Amino acid sequence: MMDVVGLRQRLEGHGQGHLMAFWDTLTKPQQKQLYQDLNELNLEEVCGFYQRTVHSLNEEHTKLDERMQPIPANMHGSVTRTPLEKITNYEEAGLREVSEGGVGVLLLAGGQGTRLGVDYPKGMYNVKLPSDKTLYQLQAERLLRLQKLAKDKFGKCGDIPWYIMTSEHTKEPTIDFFARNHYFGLEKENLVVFEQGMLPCFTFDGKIILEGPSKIARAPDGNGGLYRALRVSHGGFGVRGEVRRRTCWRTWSGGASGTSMCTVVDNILVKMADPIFVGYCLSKGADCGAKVVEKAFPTEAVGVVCKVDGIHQVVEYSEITLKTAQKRNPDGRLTFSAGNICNHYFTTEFLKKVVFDYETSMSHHVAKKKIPTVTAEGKTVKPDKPNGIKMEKFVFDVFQFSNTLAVWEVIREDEFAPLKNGDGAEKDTPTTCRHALFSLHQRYLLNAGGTLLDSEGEPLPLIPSPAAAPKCPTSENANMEFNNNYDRKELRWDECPVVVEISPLVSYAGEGLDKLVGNKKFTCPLAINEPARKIEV
Ligand code: UD2
Repeated sequence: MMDVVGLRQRLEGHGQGHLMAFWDTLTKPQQKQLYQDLNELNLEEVCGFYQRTVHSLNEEHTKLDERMQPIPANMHGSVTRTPLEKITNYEEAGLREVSEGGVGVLLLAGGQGTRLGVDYPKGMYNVKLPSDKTLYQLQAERLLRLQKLAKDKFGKCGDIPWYIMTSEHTKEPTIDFFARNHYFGLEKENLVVFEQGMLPCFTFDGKIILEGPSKIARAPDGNGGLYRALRVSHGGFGVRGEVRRRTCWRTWSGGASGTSMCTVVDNILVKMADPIFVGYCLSKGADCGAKVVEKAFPTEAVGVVCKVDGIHQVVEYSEITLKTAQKRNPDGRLTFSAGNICNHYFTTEFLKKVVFDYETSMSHHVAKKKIPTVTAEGKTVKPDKPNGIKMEKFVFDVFQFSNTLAVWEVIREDEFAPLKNGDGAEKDTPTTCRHALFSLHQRYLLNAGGTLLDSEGEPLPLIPSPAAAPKCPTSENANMEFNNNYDRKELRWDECPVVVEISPLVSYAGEGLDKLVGNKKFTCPLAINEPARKIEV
């Protein structure tokens, strides 16, 4: 039985009576759907979120310059400034942790992929590598290879549980995709797909937006929705009951150590559960870690990991003045150089505290958006300028709760090539991702003693990766030399004749290739691959 009068009263009590404006014109099934949606809405909570966040919309944002400090040098390691021997030690420690079943992966895959323009989960995207592997397949195979490396080294097989956070629209297609592809060789029980929350979108004056006569406009609650979803998904039980036999999740209900690696779905070069990063964070006794790349130039639009009033935080370029963005250390490097790539490390203990104690105190960020809205005539229209807000939590906002945050700086062209836009855009496209991967794999091949030849039988030069050369505004004098050098290279990545793809099942990060390619000559396209499997999208 629908208590329409009661519902109307509750809505009016929160200033949301307009949500029933079309009630009398709706069909019975539409009324039922709307009633259910509105009834499930925790009005107290969502209107509270709006109140808490909206004042920041109109606030005059003061710059953070005076309050910022860089991460102390002893907690800011870098792959380029660390002796190889130490890196090997970190890697061993990370592999040991994997072999003991102490590492899990949390994948943030609840984004809407609007910029890329696909209506299926981004992880199912195929950037057209010779193998036709999707992002999910590359990630799954990297996990498989890592498990094997850990087992070969320590004789124990510690599987890596993989927790994929989706949105309500992408959960079923994701589960279906993995099932159809036999989990790409992973154990089925090691994969847990869960759903993040959605929040209603609001107008600037606090009204929940109706997208259609019987539908409220809703959007995912941001990648920081991870922590709440870990607690409340799976019918309110969270994911802790899943994958019970794994160490890192045993600790969820009390126990020994364990770590979670959290990363984005859309970085084609992502080193899943990177053992070097795990080992580095373990060596620092960190409760939380951030993998970063060095900012390419002062005004590059990436957030930097730093401290504000002594508390760890990611600060956006827009929150500081140019002077601070350009500030340099005596060695010439940017003072605030730790560019966030959304790849994090948490001890299970820390994650548990966030999920059960701190999550509710994290604020939402407000994004002004063009949100489809219903007209008085009941038609849905897409506005041409922002008409409302989406509220999102950010995954890195938990840095504020960390006592010991470690930053690990990696080489951008080795580890970071995001897929954000469709082809034709300036950056972060399927083409730039493809070439970033070819470039990395060319380097793996050269390092292992192989040679690539062109059609004339001449050795091919190393092709710069698009990931190595983010575009810099021409007014940015400090970086002119960098760009000029890039242009002077014999070949540009977008005219790249290099096509080299090495299956993650063969090598995780270049290891083990010398036996296969050492002192050998190859021509492109080159695929060092296991036999192809049928992929279904
Ligand atoms: C993210 C980082 C940014 C930088 C950049 C690197 C945040 C808030 N920003 O910005 O600092 O590191 O990545 O690429 O982390 N997602 C969800 N649920 C959501 C929204 C997003 O799971 O509600 C996922 C999304 O599927 C993707 C990741 O979070 O895997 C990053 O999302 P984005 O594309 O919205 O963030 P971006 O690239 O602007």
